[in-house]
Amino acid sequence: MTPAAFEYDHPDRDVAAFKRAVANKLMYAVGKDPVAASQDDWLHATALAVRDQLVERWMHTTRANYAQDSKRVYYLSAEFLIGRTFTNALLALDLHDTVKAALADFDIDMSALAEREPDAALGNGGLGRLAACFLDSMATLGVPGMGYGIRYEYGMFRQRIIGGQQVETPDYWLTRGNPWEFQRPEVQYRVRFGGHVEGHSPGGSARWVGTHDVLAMAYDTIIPGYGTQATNTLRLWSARATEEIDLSAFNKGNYFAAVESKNHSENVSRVLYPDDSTASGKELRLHQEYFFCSASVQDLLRRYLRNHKGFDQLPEKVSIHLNDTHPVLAVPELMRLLLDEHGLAWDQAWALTQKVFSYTNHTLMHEALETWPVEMLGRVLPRHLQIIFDMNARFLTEVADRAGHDNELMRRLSLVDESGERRVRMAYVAVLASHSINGVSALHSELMKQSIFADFNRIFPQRFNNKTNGVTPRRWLAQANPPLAALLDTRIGKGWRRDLSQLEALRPMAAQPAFVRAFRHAKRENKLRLANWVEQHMNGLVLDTDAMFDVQVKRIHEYKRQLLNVLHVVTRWHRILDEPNGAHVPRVVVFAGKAASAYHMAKQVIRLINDVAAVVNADARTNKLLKVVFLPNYSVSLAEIIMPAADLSEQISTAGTEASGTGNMKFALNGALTIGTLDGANVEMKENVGDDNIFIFGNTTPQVADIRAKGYQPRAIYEGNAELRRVLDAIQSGQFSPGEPGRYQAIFDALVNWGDHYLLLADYESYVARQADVDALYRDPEAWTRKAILNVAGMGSFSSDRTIAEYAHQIWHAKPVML
Ligand code: B1N
Repeated sequence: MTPAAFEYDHPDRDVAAFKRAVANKLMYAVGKDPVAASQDDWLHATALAVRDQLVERWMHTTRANYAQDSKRVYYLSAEFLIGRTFTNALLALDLHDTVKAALADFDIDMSALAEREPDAALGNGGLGRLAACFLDSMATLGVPGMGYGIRYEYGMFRQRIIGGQQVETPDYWLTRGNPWEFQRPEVQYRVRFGGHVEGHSPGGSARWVGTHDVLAMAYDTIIPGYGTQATNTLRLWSARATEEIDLSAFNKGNYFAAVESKNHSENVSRVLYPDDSTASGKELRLHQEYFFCSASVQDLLRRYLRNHKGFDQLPEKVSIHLNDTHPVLAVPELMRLLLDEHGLAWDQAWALTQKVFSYTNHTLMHEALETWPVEMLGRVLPRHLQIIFDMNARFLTEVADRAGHDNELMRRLSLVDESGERRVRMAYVAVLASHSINGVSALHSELMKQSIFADFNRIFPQRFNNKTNGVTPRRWLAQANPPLAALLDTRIGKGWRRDLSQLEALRPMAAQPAFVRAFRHAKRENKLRLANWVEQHMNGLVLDTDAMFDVQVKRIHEYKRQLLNVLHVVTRWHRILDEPNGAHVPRVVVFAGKAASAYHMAKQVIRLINDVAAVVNADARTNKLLKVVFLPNYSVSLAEIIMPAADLSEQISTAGTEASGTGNMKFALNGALTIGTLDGANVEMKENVGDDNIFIFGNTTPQVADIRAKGYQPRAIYEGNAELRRVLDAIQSGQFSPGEPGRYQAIFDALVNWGDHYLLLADYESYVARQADVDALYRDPEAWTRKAILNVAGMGSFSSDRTIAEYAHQIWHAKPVML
């Protein structure tokens, strides 16, 4: 233990000391007089005072890692979807009550202050949020790790809904400065682009010359562990021009051109590409990927060489993990540095590379698999293209030596797809260069071996493995759900925050009426909190908190089938209209999520949801029993309000398409029941919570394949099911878009006439039937709550701590730092 700056051990003294700390920060760091300070000034000052406490732990951990010469794990990711940091830091430091009391003495409401903090939205969805959960777990387990990524100036766009449609606005999250980051002007690397290569012979070194360069400057954020002194670092790179302004242009009096070229260089880290599960293919994206890979590899090699001679020990001291293919250029970059800058021979460099790298695949969807045109790679990164060609040549020679000259096999295994415009398959580069390749759920890892990597799995079967995703219980239970967290603390103790398997102890309590009542009470508080948010942010819209909150929040994508949910909503509306005196269970159907800005169909789905909501919510015959809401601008901080308030979690992707899902885990952990397909991690959730406590429906992965193979005919289903036909006809005929009756013709066609690629119609009947089972259970609140409790009890193994422990033992071979 290091001594703390203040001795936080006596509540009153703590509060007084913290008040002094905040007052000091306000005056000397923010430069404001308390009487003139705005709420944002107070937030900034408080954040800086809290950060001071983290710095102590940070230096202590850094010193220990250096002294112990720990093996370090470098987690390379184009996205880190952090969300807010303030509450998280208070939790890690156990400072919540102290800071609340200190601020109250200044007449400031801490929770109102906390809500002013902008999200760090440096990611799209599940992949980016997983990286953030992993950082939290690595620090908590004491795994010496570091996240490397890009300090985007503009994060995920803000979504507004205007006239029912998504409108994107830029997310400039740094307007008021970021109190959590440390700028490191002394840590800068030159990242080179373009130019040409001299003196290359296959497998040998070369000189890369004539480049135009950009500087990468480091910004560090402290990642605190929970219940430990251990901390880690998230290091994000920001682009700077190599020369402040281009002097030659300036001297010729062309001031504008000079500034423009500076801007051009700095564009590299300007904005996050808002595509989830699709590859962008834009040249700027390629620049971004190489930019952060090059800076990160240069930085980690410099750290390694500071206390090691030669590269023999590199694999014992360094693990580089590739979060999907976005950082794969780190592979040829490490090879380049070892060959061209450090003079290693190819075989030596390649052996090291394979021992250092590991790779996680996050999707099998064709449109998400990154490939770069050979022409573009050759222009932007000529030396890296050569290295990839050299890797390919050696690999294919080995294959031919082993398996004989099978041209078809070689064509399939090649790092270069020659079928049209020649393109480099980045996933294959990752597989070839890594000693471990994992998927993110049991099902996905199996499918990965059978589909996209089938040939590689036959050659390197021992490389492939599964690491089922998880979520951090600190943010997704302790912070997001104070009522349930408090209840758990009184009944099973506080240990679940560091050992989520302790939730198992709840199992017998599902049979205790007093506990069931308390659990329901906690859920009700969370539903009230969400209802308040809706009332405040959506023009006074009132939600009935006795109604079932039926929730689907995630990126809008055809494979996730928000449309199937809409089909059920309209079906429900019809049934209420047909039987006005029937015993209908009241529901509020909640949607939220962003559509990639160029994804037309996804945007149409958002519009349809809003159009259906407008009609259904205005219908006085039904609106006591059915409401539909689309919450704008879904984000991490909004998810923290939504997840705990859900009764029912919709996880309804076509079987075989959702690699894992992590929202599914957050909902169940917060006591929602799941209606879902046997897809991604839903399969393992079912095994853990029990078949009777989850509503599974729809075709399985093999059944989906079978239906497609036999020639799927959605029109036959449409024609054969009168209830479904009525729903689709209502949408097609403009019942929800009377001002523009043809608005949803394309949606109708996609489902009925153009093949229904994601099999919504094939799963409709089974989905609607399962929804009726959901209603039946909800009519018995005790029985419902018992199952909800058993869900929470069964979620222990979906902590990202479990996931990270598996990565650390089985892939990285990294040991916790001793403090
Ligand atoms: O990664 C998550 C999984 O839980 C989800 O099932 C999966 O869809 C998600 C290109 C992606 N896969 N691929 C992406 C994101 C951004 C991008 O530019 C692809 N995201 C996932 C965590 O494993």
